[in-house]
Amino acid sequence: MKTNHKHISKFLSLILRHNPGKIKLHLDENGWADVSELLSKAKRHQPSLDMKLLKEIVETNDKKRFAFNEGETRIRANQGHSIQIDLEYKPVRPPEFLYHGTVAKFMDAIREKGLLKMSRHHVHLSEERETATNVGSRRGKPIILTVRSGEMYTNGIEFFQSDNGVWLTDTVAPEYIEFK
Ligand code: HQG
Repeated sequence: MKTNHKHISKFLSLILRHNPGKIKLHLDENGWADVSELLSKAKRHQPSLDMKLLKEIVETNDKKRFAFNEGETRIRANQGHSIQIDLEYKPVRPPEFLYHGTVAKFMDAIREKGLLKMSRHHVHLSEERETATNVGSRRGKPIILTVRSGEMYTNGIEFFQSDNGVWLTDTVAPEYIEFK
């Protein structure tokens, strides 16, 4: 991602996932913001942000973090919110195994309590080990945990998939994690 894009993408994540109040932006119950309202209210913080640049960021974002509605009049973050909104996910059957990237300092707690959603709405898991490695690397030397998602599903635990392919569930109890 271009540096300016990355900077604005971080700003959009903050506004659309965590703190719309920072620019007095209104999000509806499904997390959607009005595009023209966003552009005018973001102006003071991001003078270069116009519709053309916003479209470029939505299209080229490395993790497809944002999405427009069909008419491109509304925009929302695809996942990662800490504010209470309903993304209307449908439960789906996960693959047999999913991966989670973390770091050593969390391992004692994870062995004891399993994976918790912390400040997000769900625990985030990925289909590819490589993605989990990247996620863990944000915090240091990554440790990749294998989650027996197929077994969880068989036992009645729900999984969801976000528009950008992240697997989501409420909690992963320690008995479903392969600690090697
Ligand atoms: C850890 C980024 C202590 C967990 C990424 C993680 C991802 C525990 C941290 C997305 C724990 C939470 C999500 C427990 C889990 N005790 N620590 N019981 N259970 N943890 O950021 O999965 O750039 O909320 O291992 O690419 O790291 O935002 O979750 O280290 O897709 O789009 O607590 O965020 O995407 O951290 O990352 P996070 P995550 P975006």
